Amino acid sequence: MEHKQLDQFPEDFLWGSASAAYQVEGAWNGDGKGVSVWDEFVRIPNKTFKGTNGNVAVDHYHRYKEDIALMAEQGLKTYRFSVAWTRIFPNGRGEINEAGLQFYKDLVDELIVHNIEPMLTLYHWDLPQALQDEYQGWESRNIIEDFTNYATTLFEAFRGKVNYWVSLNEQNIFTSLGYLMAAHPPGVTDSKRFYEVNHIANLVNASVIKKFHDMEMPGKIGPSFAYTPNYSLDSNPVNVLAAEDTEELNANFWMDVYLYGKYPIVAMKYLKDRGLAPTFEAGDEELLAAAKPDFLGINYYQSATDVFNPTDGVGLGKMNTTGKKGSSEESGTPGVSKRVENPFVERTNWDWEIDPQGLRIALRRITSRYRIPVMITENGLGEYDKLTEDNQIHDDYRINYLESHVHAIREAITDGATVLGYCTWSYTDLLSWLNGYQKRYGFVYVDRDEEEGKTMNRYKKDSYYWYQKVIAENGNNC
Ligand code: BGP
Repeated sequence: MEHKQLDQFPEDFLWGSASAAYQVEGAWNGDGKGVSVWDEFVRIPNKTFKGTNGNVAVDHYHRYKEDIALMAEQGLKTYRFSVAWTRIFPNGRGEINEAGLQFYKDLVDELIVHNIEPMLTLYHWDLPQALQDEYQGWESRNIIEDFTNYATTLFEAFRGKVNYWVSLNEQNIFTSLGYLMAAHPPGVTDSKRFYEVNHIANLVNASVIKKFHDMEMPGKIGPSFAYTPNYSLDSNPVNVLAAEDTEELNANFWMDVYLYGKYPIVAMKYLKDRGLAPTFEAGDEELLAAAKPDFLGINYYQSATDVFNPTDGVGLGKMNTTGKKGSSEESGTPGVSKRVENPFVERTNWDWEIDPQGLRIALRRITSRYRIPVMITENGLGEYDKLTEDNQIHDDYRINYLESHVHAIREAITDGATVLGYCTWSYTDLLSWLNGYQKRYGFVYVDRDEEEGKTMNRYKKDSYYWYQKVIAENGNNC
């Protein structure tokens, strides 16, 4: 629908930006930090672009004050970061590593001094390797107790200081890339294990949210879901059904559990018929039903367009991790759907479709189905950037991307969605898990590339100044 006039963004709207520990911090074994599954995984040949890793990343561990000063100058209202579990408990549990906890205490204090609301993600994929070795990490229910204990340590440490908490970042991505596509640790391809792991992750998520509320923590907590809304390629009913099935299996399958405490009916029947349904134990249903997030975090990058895919059709294909446009493979689920190019949108050099309307559609679907406030915890454009001789970065393509998405949020708010804030991905340039350092997302350019040894100097991109203005105007000219 078209509105004659758009609503204003709420006065307390949280204009922010995001990062994750492994992608920015570096100091991978500093101050008593333990080894995470990512520290190990990147050492396996051919897993990441040119073998890049986060050993040094963009050295945020040592430069966080400089980075926060840039945020403050820009006017950022919130900064979303994640805590590395292995800095707090090097082996996943046991004695607290005080030096590791101190880093986050200092970071949080520095943000607060600059009037920036800290938004803390408990888990952005860097599982302690010790827990992987001991009980296969997410495959064991032991992780429920260890994770809840780790989270409780942070709740106690930051009560009253951190008001926004993200439980799990993109459970749908770390489970599927870890257990279906073998693209993330632990590099497995096994549908049965995938659904079991995902169920245990649901229990972990529920357990920490329940704990947060039982402890009467001030503030709000919710998971961040990577939502890629599905469209049918055309009005052929076979393709419409394929898109609906994909929405059921790839989206409702997570969001219904978060918000209703139950798996969606069609998806569960599908899994049962194929012997893939997760194992329920006594108490699971009650735990899932007892945990209600205060908001739903959404990471939105793109939409997906689907057609029907017969049972002998294509399976999961490889992603484009090189930045060579058009190099991603066909991908689908036999008997369900196959992803095709949307003829109405542009694509990035990594073949991600650029679709701001998709964000509006996502926000509206969530609003209608769940009636829950949304925090946009990630949205951004990964592209090549060029540092000019006079240290400028003219990233008008990023400004266009972000501006059109901010406009889509404003339209969704006018449609009736409640949106609490908007975190761009990312603040500084950082390590893109599988794509190296050349795929850049930041407002702040970092002078480093695939090889170590450059200055790590920070330079403001044109998009930095653009966002500074957006924040000053509270988004009302977008
Ligand atoms: C999300 C992750 C982020 C970030 C982003 C961009 O899935 O939560 O950590 O990496 O996607 O993805 P990529 O780095 O693959 O381009």
